[in-house]
Amino acid sequence: MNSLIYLGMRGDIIHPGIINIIREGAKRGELLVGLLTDSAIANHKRLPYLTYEQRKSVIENIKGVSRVVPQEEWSYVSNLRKWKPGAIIHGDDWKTGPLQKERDDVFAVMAELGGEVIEIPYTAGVNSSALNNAIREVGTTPDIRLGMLRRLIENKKIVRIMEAHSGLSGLIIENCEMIKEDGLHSFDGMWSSSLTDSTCKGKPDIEAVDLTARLQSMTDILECTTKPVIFDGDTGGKPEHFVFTVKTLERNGISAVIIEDKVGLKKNSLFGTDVKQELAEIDDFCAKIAAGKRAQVTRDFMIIARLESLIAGFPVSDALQRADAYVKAGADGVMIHSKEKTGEDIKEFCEKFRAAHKHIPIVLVPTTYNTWTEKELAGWGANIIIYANHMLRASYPAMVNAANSILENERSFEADSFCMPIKQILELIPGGK
Ligand code: SPV
Ligand code: MG
Repeated sequence: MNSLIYLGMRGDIIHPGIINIIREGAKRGELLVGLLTDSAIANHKRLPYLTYEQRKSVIENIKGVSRVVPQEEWSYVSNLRKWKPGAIIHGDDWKTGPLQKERDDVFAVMAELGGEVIEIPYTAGVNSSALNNAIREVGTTPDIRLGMLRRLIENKKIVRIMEAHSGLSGLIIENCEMIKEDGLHSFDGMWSSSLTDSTCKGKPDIEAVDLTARLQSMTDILECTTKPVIFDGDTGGKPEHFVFTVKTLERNGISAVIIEDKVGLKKNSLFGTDVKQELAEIDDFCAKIAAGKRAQVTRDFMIIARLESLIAGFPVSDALQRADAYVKAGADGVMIHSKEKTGEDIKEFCEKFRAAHKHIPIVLVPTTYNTWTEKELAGWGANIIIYANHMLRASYPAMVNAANSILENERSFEADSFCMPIKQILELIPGGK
């Protein structure tokens, strides 16, 4: 048997279980670590806190590791075929749970290569979800959070963003997870919506809530979450104002701002056709984008241009012409909006824009054309899907129900059946006891 031993790992959190498996592998031969790249991980698990290069520099300095090479896929198979190790080593915990298929594939390919699969007992007492929770408690830094969105776009087929309007809704987005056949599903980040933030404050969505007030709700969200934030910058105001907005958002670790090409009193885009929307002159909007790009301090912050042509009754060709100009002016991505239910106009835009711009991210907000799935929208060329108002829209009827039930029954007994139990709410936020 050749003495090359393969160990695949993410290497984001180093714990005694990992040190044990490295020791066991190194005892048996020359240990080759296949370090999963961000894109290998991103469609299956949470994106690592550390970049590939940071993780590599940690792992290659651990005693017993001979060499670190990238594993570009979630499956071990192509790397095993490439490196042809005499053995692969893995914890025996993969006999059950979501890695069973990967395990079967590894056995098959190692049989083909005439190698061995070494399974070592899982190190008791190490619980990776407890470690993950501990990392959440430590929190994040504005730098790490800000850079996360670009990493997600580069490494995920579709980046899933959910609206947050309070610390509590942010916490739900942070923690909501579902294991499906293809791995862990969760939200990748949060949308700070002008509609839901102003609604929470009892104001209409007409840029009546200034940046300072918007940032107050943002601070609550930032304090209890680690995921990246995309900020709804409305029209961005005047270029002179927008440069301050960009700097303020960056300083707070926000990853991106989206500004829309409307002028005059801004109205919410989803209002009926009787609400007239006036579009900005292309040159003026380009100047605003360019001013924002010049003002930004970090490399990673993104300014995304939102096209309101379809909302204002203009054809897809108008949106495409504007999109070209905005990209030339420096926009890091485009968001196209529509209130058509079919989504056909959006599909046409995406396909034509994608043909002309291979790598500029497309953001969609499928509030009205919501029968299309994320996979289908990704097939049109979309990179980011924003669910723009669902946390707030879900909470309002629930609150009205409770209020009505108490009025109706003149006591709260009946409302208990659809309210969260007191014990659960007391335990929801750690540190209360
Ligand atoms: C928001 O969420 O405030 C948006 C998206 O701008 S929309 O309400 O659809 O215009
Ligand atoms: Mg808005």
